[in-house]
Amino acid sequence: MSTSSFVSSCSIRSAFSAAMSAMYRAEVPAYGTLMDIVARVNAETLAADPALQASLEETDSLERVSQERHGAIRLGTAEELSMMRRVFAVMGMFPVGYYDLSEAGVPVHSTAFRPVGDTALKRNPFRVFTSLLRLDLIADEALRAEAQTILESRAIFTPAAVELTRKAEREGGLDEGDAQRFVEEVLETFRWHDRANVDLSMYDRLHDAHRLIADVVSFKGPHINHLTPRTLDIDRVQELMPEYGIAPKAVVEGPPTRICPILLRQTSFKALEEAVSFRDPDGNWQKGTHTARFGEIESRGIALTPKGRALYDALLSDSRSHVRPAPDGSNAGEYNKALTDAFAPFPDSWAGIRNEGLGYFRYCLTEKGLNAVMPERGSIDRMVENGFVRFDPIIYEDFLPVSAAGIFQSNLGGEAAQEFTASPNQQRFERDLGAPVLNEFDHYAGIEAASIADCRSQLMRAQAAE
Ligand code: OOG
Ligand code: NI
Repeated sequence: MSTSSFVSSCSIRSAFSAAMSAMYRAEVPAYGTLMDIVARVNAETLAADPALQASLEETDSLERVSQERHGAIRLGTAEELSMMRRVFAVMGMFPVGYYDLSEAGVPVHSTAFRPVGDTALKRNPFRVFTSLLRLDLIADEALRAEAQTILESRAIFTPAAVELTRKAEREGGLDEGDAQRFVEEVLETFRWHDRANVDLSMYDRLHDAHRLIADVVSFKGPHINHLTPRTLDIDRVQELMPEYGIAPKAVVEGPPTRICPILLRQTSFKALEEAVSFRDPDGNWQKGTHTARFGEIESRGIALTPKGRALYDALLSDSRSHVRPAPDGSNAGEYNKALTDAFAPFPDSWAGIRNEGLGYFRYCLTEKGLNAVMPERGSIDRMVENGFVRFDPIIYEDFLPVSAAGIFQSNLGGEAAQEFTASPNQQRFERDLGAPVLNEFDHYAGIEAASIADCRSQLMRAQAAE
C-alpha cells in the first residue's frame, strides 16, 4: 500500500481532540460554560492588546487559541498503560516526563502523552496527562487484591480500537476511513459510564482507602476527567467563574502573575457530584453519586532550565512555607501576595531570564543578521549583542507535579489529604509503560541548540555567498 494514502498522525490527533471536546461538552454542561467564559475573555484580551493579537497571528492561528490543550485520565493496570501508549502513538503523542504524585498524597504516578516537535505542536498541541494507579501504596492487602481482580477483568479498549492500532503499527499509518473509525473507537475508552462495575459496599471500601482508587477501580473505563482550554488571562477567568455559577478551585496553581510568564499556570472548577448507580447483589441498580469530573484552564510561559526550575521550586516552597492555600479559598488573597513576594528574586524580563541562564530560548537571525556581509562567528552571546540574532522564549509544554497535586487535591473533595510515603519509581513506571519517557529538559535544550546551529549555518551560508 502506498504511504500517500495515510492520514497524518497530526490530523488524527486533531480529529480526536475535537471529538473529545464535543463529547465532554455534551456530558458536562458546566464545561461548556467554562469554554464560553474562556472565549469571552480571550476575545476581550485580544481586543485590548493589538500587539498580542499581532504576535499570535504570527505564531498561532487565532481560531485555535481557545482550543483544548490537554485532558487527563487515570488508568488501573500496566496492560492498560502500555496499550494506551500504542494508541496515542498512532496520534503522534509520546510519553514525556515522569511525575510522582505519591509525595502529594495521591497514589498515582504519571506521564503526559504529547506531540513532540514544533510542527506537530503547532498543528495541534493536545496532550493527555495519564496517571497509573499505584495499588502498591494501599495498605489493606485484601482490598488491594480485590481491586486488582476487578481491574484485570475489565477491557477498556474496544476490539476495533485494538485492531486498528495494530493495523497502524503494521502498515505505518491509517487511511481516511480507518482513521475516522479509529477516532470513534478510541473515544469509547474515554466515555463516562454512570453504571459502576462494583456494588455500593465495594465502592465505599475503595473510597475509604482513597477517593481516587474508587474512581479508577469502580468503572468500566478511564473516563476523561477534565479538558483544559488555553486562556489569555487566567486571573480574569478565575474571577468570572462565580458570576457564571461555577465554583473555582481556591487558587491558581503555579507561578504568580508576571510580565514574562514562566512555566504553567492552571486552575479549574471543582469536580461535580454526579448521579451513578451500583448493582446490588440481587441485580438491581441502586442510586448513588460519584465526584470526579471537572473543567480546567491553562496559560503557559517559558520553559525553564534545570537552574531556572530549581529557583522556581525553591521560591514556590518558600511562599508555601509562609501561606498554604486553604481548600475553601479563605486565604486566597494572602496566598497570592505571599507568592508574588516570594517570586521577587526571579527576573521578570526575557533578557534577565536569559542572562542568568534560567530559561530556554529559540534564536533566529535578525534583518541585520540576514543581510550581514561579514558576520562574525563568535559565541551566541556575541551574535545577540551585535544584533545579528534575536531570541524568543520556548514555551513550556509539560506539567508541574506540585500544581498537578493541587489540581488532584481540589477535586478530591474537602477530606484531609492522605499521607503516603514518597516513593517515586520511574523504572517501574517505564516497565509498565513498555518504553522510556522522554526527558523534558533534554528536549528543550535540544530545540535551543538546534536553533543556534541553524543561525550559525545561515550566517556561514551568507558568508560563503559573498
Ligand atoms: C490529573 C491532574 C493533573 C494537570 O493539569 O496538572 C493535571 C488528574 O486529576 O487526573 O491534569
Ligand atoms: Ni489538567
